[in-house]
Amino acid sequence: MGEFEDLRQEIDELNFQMLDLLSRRAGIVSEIGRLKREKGYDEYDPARESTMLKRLLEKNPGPFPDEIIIKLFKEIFQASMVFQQEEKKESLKVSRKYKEEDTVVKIDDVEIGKGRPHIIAGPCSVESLEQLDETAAFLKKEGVRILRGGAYKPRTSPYSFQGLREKGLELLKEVKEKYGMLVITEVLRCQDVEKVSEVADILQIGARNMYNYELLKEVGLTKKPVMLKRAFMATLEEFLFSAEYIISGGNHNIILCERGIRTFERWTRNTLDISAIPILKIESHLPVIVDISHSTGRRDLATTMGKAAIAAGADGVMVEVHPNPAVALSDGDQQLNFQQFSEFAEAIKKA
Ligand code: PRE
Ligand code: MN
Repeated sequence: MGEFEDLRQEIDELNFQMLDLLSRRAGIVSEIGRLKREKGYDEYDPARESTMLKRLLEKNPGPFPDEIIIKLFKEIFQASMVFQQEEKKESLKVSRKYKEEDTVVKIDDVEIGKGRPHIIAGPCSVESLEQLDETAAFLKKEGVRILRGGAYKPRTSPYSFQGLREKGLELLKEVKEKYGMLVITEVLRCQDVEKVSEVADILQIGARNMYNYELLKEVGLTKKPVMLKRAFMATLEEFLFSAEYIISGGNHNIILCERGIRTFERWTRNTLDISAIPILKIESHLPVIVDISHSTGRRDLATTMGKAAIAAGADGVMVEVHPNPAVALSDGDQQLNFQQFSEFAEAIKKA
């Protein structure tokens, strides 16, 4: 082999030169990528690619035939585009690459995303003063700091209970003040953000509204903590882009909520995507809460799934609790009664 050692040295030298050129090229590609992001342009530019190929072929001195030159350069363009897309992902404000340390959402003395996992609990819907008061009194005694309760209910059927609406907000306010608890409740429309914010300590954006970009922008303009629920058909990338809508408006107080995705399985209401928890924690700095009730829709699975969520790294769990689930106006099958909640909380505290 000694006889072409010289030629191989020459190849090595050319490799280094090409490597150097490719790296310099990638530096420029990265700069173009940054400008494209600023303008909202797509990374892929087929017209630019064909122009470059045309110019290259005009100058092709051989011996490689045109097809080979096209193939080699297309590979470079492809790699450049993927590189730009990766950098775009990393430049998202919700990304862990953008901000390394965990975001802690702090409301009074409650810190979500730091220390022991939280339990958010309360009825699916606010139904009456008695129902809410009784539940809050019990949960307060159990050490729960954040009370949930829907005043506006986005229901699958327009004929199902739509919530007490303004009356529900009033009841939440009354009970929250009485027990000194924090309240999370859902906001469905842009025009209600202000009104709901007067009562809520955390605004919930429901799964059905994860793609409602105008609503996301609206809550992004406030400083109110927002819990964004993953839509049941959303990829994690889409989920994080929705969170980006909120953070890009200036609101960094975002909590992500995994609440199950729709699969072929019928023995659970949704399938709890446990792997979403560590993935979201790797990809993003935002805290992650798991909605135990809506993910499976089964109270008999609540404790097991709650423990699994904590084991997977969740910053907390949310669960529906009702004094008498059998007569609940919504989600009766999945709400826990007080006894069941006590057992659930006990298991979560030990997890
Ligand atoms: C580049 C990358 C991807 C595009 O599809 C076209 C060209 C390239 O590698 O040359 C650079 C670039 O982003 C651009 O010129 O728009
Ligand atoms: Mn519910």
